[in-house]
Amino acid sequence: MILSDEQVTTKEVKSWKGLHLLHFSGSSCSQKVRTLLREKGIDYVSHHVNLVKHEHASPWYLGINPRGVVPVLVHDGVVHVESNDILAYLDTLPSDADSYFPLTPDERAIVDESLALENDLHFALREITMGFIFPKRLAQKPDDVLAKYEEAGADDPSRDKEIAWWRAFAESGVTEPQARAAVKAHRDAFDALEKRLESNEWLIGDRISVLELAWFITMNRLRLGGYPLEIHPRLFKLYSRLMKRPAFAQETKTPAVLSKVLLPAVRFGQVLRGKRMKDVAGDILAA
Ligand SMILES: N[C@@H](CCC(=O)N[C@@H](CS)C(=O)NCC(=O)O)C(=O)O
Repeated sequence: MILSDEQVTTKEVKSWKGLHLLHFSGSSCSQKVRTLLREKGIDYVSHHVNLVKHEHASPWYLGINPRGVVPVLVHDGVVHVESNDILAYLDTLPSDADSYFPLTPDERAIVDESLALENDLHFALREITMGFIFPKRLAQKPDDVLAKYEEAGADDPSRDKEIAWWRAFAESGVTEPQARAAVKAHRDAFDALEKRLESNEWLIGDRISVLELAWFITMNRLRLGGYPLEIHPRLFKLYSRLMKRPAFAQETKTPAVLSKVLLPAVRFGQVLRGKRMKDVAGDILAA
């Protein structure tokens, strides 16, 4: 999706030349886009937007993306938002690598439907992240940040939805019904992908595509949250194969502070309180 001239109130980006990506290392949507860029060998200027420091809620950033989310691509001054649209756009740029989108209309329809589902699951993915990976006190946004987030930037209903989610999270965290529903939604999506792999090595066609890219990032995040991906043997095999590709491994690398310090501490607390994913949603995972 390309933002209109009126929506871009941070005017300086309109004079940026070349390809610029505004992103955050640990953001799943940013990881998707960076993995494609690396797979295709496309160079870009990187602008790190620190979500932990709430840089995405600054008037400067909201002037580029009123939704206040990453990633954003700026190409020769044109502002693109929505990671799956960005993937489709990047795929049209010159590269020696093959396209990641299928050519036949039937296959393209399947890809579009699957990417729409992946996008629809984004709030559920956030509930996995904030419910099972990060401690609430580190993840929540303070009131003043939410107020700033609410005030700046062009009108955008998606920003209202974002703020409502963060306000509810600040109030009650990820509730158990929310966490269970998020696990169930992903289990259903993975069951459907597993089915696709019954008769095919790849999720669509006879080579890697944007579906591997998008769903790999989701699988990786779910595993960090404690999801036993092995319950989908074909999908797990595909995930392990993809992890051997440098672009996939490098762009989704978990920082040591998370894997060695934060996550073990979070997990320990979850064990004590009986709140690991398998405690909260064991029946869903076993079904
Ligand atoms: N549908 C959007 C979702 C973007 C999104 O929600 N990005 C997350 C990171 S993956 C974000 O910026 N969250 C803001 C936050 O965590 O405060 C897309 O695909 O680009």
